[in-house]
This record gives sequence, C-alpha cells and structure tokens, in this order.
Amino acid sequence: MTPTTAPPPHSPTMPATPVTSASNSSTTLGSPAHPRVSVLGLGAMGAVLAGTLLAAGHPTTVWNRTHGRADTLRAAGAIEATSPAEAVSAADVVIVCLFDHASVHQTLDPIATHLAGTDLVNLTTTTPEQARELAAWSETHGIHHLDGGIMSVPEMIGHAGSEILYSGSPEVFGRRQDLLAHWGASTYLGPDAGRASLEDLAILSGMYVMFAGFLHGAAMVASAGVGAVEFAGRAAPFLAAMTGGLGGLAETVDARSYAAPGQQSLDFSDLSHIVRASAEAGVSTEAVQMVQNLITRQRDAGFGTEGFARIYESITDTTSRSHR
Ligand code: FVH
Repeated sequence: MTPTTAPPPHSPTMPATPVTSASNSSTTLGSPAHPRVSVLGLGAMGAVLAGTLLAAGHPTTVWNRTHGRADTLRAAGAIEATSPAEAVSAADVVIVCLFDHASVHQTLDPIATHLAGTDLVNLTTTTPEQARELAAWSETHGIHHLDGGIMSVPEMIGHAGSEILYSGSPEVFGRRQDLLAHWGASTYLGPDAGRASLEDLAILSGMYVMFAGFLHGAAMVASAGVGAVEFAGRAAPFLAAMTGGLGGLAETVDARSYAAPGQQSLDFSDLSHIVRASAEAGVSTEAVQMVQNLITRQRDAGFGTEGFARIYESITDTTSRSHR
C-alpha cells in the first residue's frame, strides 16, 4: 500500500511550549472542528501532545498515574481527571502515550466498557505484534483503534520536521486527520495495526546502530586523548553526507543487483583493519565486529567481488546465521 502523508496545517511559528497559548480555557464541549480529547500519560511526550491539542483549541482532559504532572496543562486550560475512566468519559478521541505495552493494558483493561465507541490513538512505543494485539483487543470491545509511531522527540512536536506514522483503522485516521496534523506530518501506512510500529522500530534500528558506531569511534580516538566533542565535530558532517548513499543501497537491495558495476565491493569493505585498530586502541571490537561478521558470511559464500549492500542477505538469511 502506498503511504499517504498529510503535512501539518498549523503555522510553523507555533510556540515551542504550546501549553501557554490555550484558547479553550472554560468549555468542555467539543465541536466538529475541535472534538474533545483525552490524553492518558503525561510523560515527556504525552504532556507535549496534550499541550499542542489544547493550544489548537481542543477541549482537553488529561490523566496521569502519578498526580502532579498536570499542573502546567491545568493552568493552561486542561481538565485533570482523577481516573482513566473519568478521563475517557469526556472524550471523542482518546490519546494514549504511556511507557510500554504492559502499562497500556494496565490502564485500559479496567475501562474497556467506557472506551466502547470511541476513537483510540495509541502512541506508546510497542512491537508490531503488541500493536496487533491491542487492535484485536479493541475490536473485541467495540473501540476504534489507530496505532502510531512517533518519529520525533518532544521538542519537535508541532514544528516542521515532526512526523508520526500511523496504521490501523482507516476510518479513525480519516476522521481525525485534522487533529493528528497539529503534531506534525501524519503518514498513514495501511490497516495492519502493526505496520507503523514495524517502520518506527526499523528506522530506530538505523539510528541506534549509527549511534553505536559513532560511540565506538569516540572510544577509539579517546585512546589518543581526543575528546568526544572534538571527534563529533569531525564525524558528524561526514556521517550526514553518507546518508546520501541510503537511496542507492535501497535501489540495489530492491533490485538484488549486487553484481552491478560501480559498487564498493565486499572485499574492499573488509573491516579487519578497523577491528584490529580498535583492539590496538584497547576498546571493545563488538560494534565493528558485528558488521564484519555480516560481510564475512557473504565473502565466505563466494560474493566478495559484489557490492557492500549484499550484507542485506546476511541479515535476511537466518538459516546461515552464525554467532562469530
Ligand atoms: N520521549 C521521546 O523522545 C520518545 C519519542 C518517540 C516515542 N516515545 C515513546 O512515547 C512513549 C512515552 O514516552 P515519554 O517520553 O512520555 O515517557 P516518560 O516520560 O517516561 O513517561 C512515561 C509515562 O507512562 C506512565 N506510566 C508508566 N507506567 C505506567 C503504568 N503501569 N500505568 C500507567 N501509567 C504508566 C508514566 O506515568 P508516571 O510514572 O508519571 O506515573 C508517564 O506518564 C513511550 O512509549 C516512548 O517509547 C517517546
């Protein structure tokens, strides 16, 4: 299915802390343009999500397990509910942004009957299977479920560059698109509730492996007395430039054209000198050895002259996986 992305309609000059500009301070009545929302979970992310909707004029009720985290939102016009049941009874749309899948069920299971008929948008990070499980649970209870993967940090919400991936109920996404757009661009990936989570976690895989590689490099140069900040100044521009190569790797993988000319070969990509330099610097070789293992499997199978993108086959071929 081709993803559809809706850009945020709000002004790019929206304040960084939107809770200070609430416009619905007294009314709790929703309207077609401003349905009533309840936000369950006022951690770093949930508080910003709630504040953004409040600033956009949505009657907003909030609840948090630990009392005291709603003070700023309350001062800006939000209503603080004393229980999840009270919070959702005042809502057309329920937004959930809790710690994990277990905390979502701990919060929602006791109030399933109160949620029947409402639109539930779960922005808690879960695995794809957990998202599908919540979708099935929601269907059992007559709840309309949309799952989201937030590709932003709290400071980005409501600003250019913020994006949230969604999958699950197409009706909820269609009905609530204007509301969701207050947080940033909204990309709908289809009715499989697990898809947004899958893509979210796949993107985060890239981020974490890159961060691990950067920190590995920082540990290497530390052996020469170079500080991580100084190293970051040199590494960041190069790493940013290298992301320009992702599209080419992707085309090669989709076409399985590893033998096409113009690619950096696996033989050339051998990382043994980096592994050895890491050992010489007295740091763990794990991070770079992981990549070297993926390369070695393909070279051992006779593909050394083919392109680096071929390590994709080491990743997808679980039958030949080794733990070297
Ligand atoms: N913050 C970020 O940058 C990332 C961006 C990408 C998406 N994540 C995910 O968003 C979920 C919430 O993240 P958060 O940053 O708001 O997390 P915390 O500040 O740690 O707040 C956690 C809230 O969850 C409540 N909570 C925890 N356990 C339970 C429970 N068993 N029952 C009810 N509520 C629970 C916690 O309440 P309290 O500790 O204040 O009582 C907070 O409200 C998360 O999935 C990220 O992966 C954010």
